[in-house]
Amino acid sequence: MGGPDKKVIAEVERLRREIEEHNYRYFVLDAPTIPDAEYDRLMQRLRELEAAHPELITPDSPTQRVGATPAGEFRPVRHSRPMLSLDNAFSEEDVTAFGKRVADRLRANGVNVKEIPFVGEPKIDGAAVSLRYEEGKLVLGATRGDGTVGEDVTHNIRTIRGVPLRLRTRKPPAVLEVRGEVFMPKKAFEELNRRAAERGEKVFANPRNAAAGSLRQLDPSVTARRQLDVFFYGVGETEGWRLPGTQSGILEALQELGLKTSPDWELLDGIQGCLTYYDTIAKKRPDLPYDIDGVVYKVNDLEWQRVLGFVARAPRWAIAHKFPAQEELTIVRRVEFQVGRTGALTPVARLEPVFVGGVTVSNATLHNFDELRRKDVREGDYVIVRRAGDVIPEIVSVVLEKRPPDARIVELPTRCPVCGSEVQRLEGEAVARCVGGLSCAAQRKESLRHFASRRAMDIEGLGTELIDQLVESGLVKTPADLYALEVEQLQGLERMGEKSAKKLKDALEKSKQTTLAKFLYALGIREVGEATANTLAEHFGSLEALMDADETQLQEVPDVGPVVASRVRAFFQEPHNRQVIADLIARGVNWPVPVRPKASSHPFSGKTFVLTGTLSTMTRDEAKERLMSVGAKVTSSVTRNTDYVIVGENPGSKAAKASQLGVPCLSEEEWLHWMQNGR
Ligand code: 5U1
Repeated sequence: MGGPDKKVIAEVERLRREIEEHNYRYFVLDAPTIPDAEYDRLMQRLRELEAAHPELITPDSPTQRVGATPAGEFRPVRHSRPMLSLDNAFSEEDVTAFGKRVADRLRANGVNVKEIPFVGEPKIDGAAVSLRYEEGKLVLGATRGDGTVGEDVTHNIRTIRGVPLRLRTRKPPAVLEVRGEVFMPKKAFEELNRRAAERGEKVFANPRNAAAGSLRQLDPSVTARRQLDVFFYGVGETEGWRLPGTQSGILEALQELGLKTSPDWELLDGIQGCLTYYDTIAKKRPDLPYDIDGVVYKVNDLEWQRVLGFVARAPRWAIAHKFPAQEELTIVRRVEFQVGRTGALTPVARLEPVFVGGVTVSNATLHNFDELRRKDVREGDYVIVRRAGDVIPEIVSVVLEKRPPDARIVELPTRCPVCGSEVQRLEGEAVARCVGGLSCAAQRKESLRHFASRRAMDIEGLGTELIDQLVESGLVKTPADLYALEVEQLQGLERMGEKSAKKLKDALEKSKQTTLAKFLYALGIREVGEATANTLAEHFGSLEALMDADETQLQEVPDVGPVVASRVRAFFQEPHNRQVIADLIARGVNWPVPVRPKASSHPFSGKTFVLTGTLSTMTRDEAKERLMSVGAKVTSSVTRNTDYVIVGENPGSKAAKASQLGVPCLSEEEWLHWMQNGR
């Protein structure tokens, strides 16, 4: 038996280099040169070749980012060179004093210059890491720990797409250790917390904690979903690498090797240059997609750095110039409960107004009742509030030493603060809800807001204040009432002239033409987000079929488990909901009937499939159900009778068998594309 021929080996290597180069352009330079689809094709070809020749798979292949879960705890790692910390400067005076110390010490050592060149870098608010490359391959990723001993988080570091698994050079150094900061972009952080709060899970206090927590996940597939990113700013141990003579040279060399550096570093002229840089970055800060808590100045010349040396664990040649705190101390006046669309009660702290992160904050969210209890926030407490970027202000912690004796414990209300209905908290659920449903004005308002939102019915101009007025005046009780509004009625509302009333009426008219998926999403059925609304629409094709489906039929839909199925069924069984839907349709809401191939005419109908490897968008059972829904058969082993093998991540021997027998392999993406659009 011969192994793969030279041509295959060469193609695999060529694909890997090509993919790595595109990764570099995309993640490091932020300047991709090929469309995503082309990149996906390269990855797919590599996956196919590796599936057919598993002996060619190496840990540094771009297909091998998410590996197995390591056994047990994180292994301690002693850093070969300590990971230093930085002294802080909080004012111009502190920075000037730093500049003077540096100049005096250099002068005492015979270095006489007028303006010392510094490098300025944004100080990323993330988790410090050290990565070790041996012969160009990533062999270790460790957290900072106490600076001497950290934890081995290699399996998680590998999942960060901006981290190269191989250095971008044909002559790699024997050893190169690089230091940097792993961070979670603001958007990813907000999304992660939004989902955690929805499930009643613990939320992260800030992106820094989220990044650190994500690095300490045992399961690397969890970390892979967290969208972490990284900037490198220094080196530790090196062997066989020509160390540049300056910090700016190091940053350039790292970037050239594929190790992403901040795009905002600058070479600065003396302390005045540093202070100007601080102002520039402070202005940029709100628009940066990640959190920074200051800037770092470093003497550029490495020989001068050596001369300056260290005090304890901090270098004398660098300092962090911190931005004013985004955390401040204030007092909780009271805690109120807001009622959301599904009746969920969210505790909101009303605060003694405090200036933090550039704005005055007087409210902070506590996410859910468990979070309030966990943090033990009481009315009258001194608390630390944090505001970062556009993130909703929140209470980080209570300052217990300052708790007044009359601080009041907050109880979950037994009655809805808006409509007076009972508040229920089901066994095992973190979220307490008002059971008033649409008889509760708060739920009605929130449901209408959701109904009108851009990704639902997209009713332009129907904003929060207008909805409040429409509900409070009794003009609108259900979404269907919106479509019965007359221009004259609208004109009677505050801040509504004839022109804006007509405009709103036009927007309502326009929104009537929608899609089934958007309509389903707009109904606000619990547990039915956009993705589920899409699959339900795709699976059933018509509203009638969906409304008639029982729980068993609903569970035949990919991604629909027992909870979603029971919510959907309950929603459509409720007479009030059926009436609202009928009214909406009677008032002209409509959508095109999808032209869908019948199961028997689908190109996969009657074909035999085998699944191998892990799919990224669904479980194997779900994939099986989807195939069966178009009339395909799914078997467990590859034979000459198999028509297609669907290959996920880390495929088993079935992919190799398919290649041996000449059975075509499909990537998950290709398969899904063909499912929807046909071949
Ligand atoms: N950008 C940047 N962050 N940061 C953190 N540079 C930088 N340098 C550091 C640290 C702790 O330490 C070196 C000066 C040793």
